[in-house]
Amino acid sequence: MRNKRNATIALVLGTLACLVSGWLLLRGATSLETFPLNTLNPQGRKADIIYSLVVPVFAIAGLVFILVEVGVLWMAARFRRNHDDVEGVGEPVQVHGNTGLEIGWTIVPAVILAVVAVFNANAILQMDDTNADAIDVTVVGQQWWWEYRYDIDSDGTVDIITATQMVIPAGRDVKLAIQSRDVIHSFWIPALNGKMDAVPGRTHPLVIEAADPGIYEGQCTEFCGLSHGVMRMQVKALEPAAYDEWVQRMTTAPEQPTDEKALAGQEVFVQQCTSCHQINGLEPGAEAPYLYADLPNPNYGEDVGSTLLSQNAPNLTHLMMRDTFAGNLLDLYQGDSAVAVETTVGSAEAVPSGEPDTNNLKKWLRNPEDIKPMDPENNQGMPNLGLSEEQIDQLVAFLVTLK
Ligand code: HEC
Ligand SMILES: [Cu+2]
Repeated sequence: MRNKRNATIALVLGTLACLVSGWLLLRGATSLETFPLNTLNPQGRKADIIYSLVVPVFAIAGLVFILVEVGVLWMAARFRRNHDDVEGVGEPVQVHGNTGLEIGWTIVPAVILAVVAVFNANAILQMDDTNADAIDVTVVGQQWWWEYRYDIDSDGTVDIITATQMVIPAGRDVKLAIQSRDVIHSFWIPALNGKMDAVPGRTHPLVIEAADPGIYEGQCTEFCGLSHGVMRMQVKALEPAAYDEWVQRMTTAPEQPTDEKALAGQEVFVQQCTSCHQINGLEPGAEAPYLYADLPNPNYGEDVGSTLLSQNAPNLTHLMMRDTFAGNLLDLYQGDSAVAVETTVGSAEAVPSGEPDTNNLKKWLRNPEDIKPMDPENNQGMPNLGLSEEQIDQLVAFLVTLK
């Protein structure tokens, strides 16, 4: 009696758990704000292909699941051992070795899998094709942030280099070439496509497209050490005209600051920061702005013939053109939220507006390891540089001009 009651309770609770999680999943599918990493909420061409594969396969698998479960329950009830049964007496007819059944349950699953394979192959073929106006972006994973390189004029050299937030034109395919500078990472913007590993020494292709302007969140999904859990990224999709404006800004050097504090900050920057970070147009110790050329960098292969490369750290030339920093952990602008997802048409801007969040920048400069676990002794992440409050003030005054 007791066992029976426990079994009933377990069954009811189990069913409830399934229903509640199913309901949460469906609810989640309708809101990117509450579930920004939901794969069941496709926002672009490629994610749609995956979604339209998931739905029929899930339906078929669900049907099989129900049939099998009902069969199991029916058999358990129907052929239950009776208390009065004596060994061997009243046993049901044994069907072991029934040829019809054996052939049947070999053929039926084979047919089901063959049908699913048609959907599968069709989806895989569709995942690779791109439209003629696709743009190219090289994605480089690094402990613990993402770098993006654009070759805007397709001449084989990098024209734009940025970090954390990838800006793309809405409605156009983006061909990603995914690489890693250290260990294996995995690039994943669930609303736009599936995951793709970033493996040192290899280049993996992935195509993404966002149907509408908006900000789409992502997360590194291959364990990559200390700060793996906060190695996040964003894709910001812009209207075509806004994207052109962004490209224009990103390929123009920010104006040299005139403010005294910012100039002092620039000087501190040249002394303290340029061993790792690059700002295009700055030469350590030089009077006039100058483009870093031929900066020796063991981390890049010969093939990257570019003057824009930094040393193992985000290029800061246009820092304030991103909305967030430090791997999407902190906001660069007040009132922004690193996890706020805007998917309404037209909400994403080419040039972030609003007041810079200088407190966040100061917090970062006081001690980056307070914000994000890193291991600078082993060349992973940014060290505490022991800056004075005055230096920090000056540095921030300079950094906010980088737009
Ligand atoms: C030893 C190398 C090193 C030095 C020196 C260094 N940084 Fe960094 N910095 C890094 C690395 C690596 C990151 C990326 C950390 C992450 O997000 O995981 C970073 C991140 C940053 C970021 C956030 C950039 C972004 O887009 O996410 C800012 C701002 C920054 N550093 C400013 C400075 C300033 C200002 C100085 C000089 C006072 C400085 N850094 C010195 C290595 C360095
Ligand atoms: Cu990672």
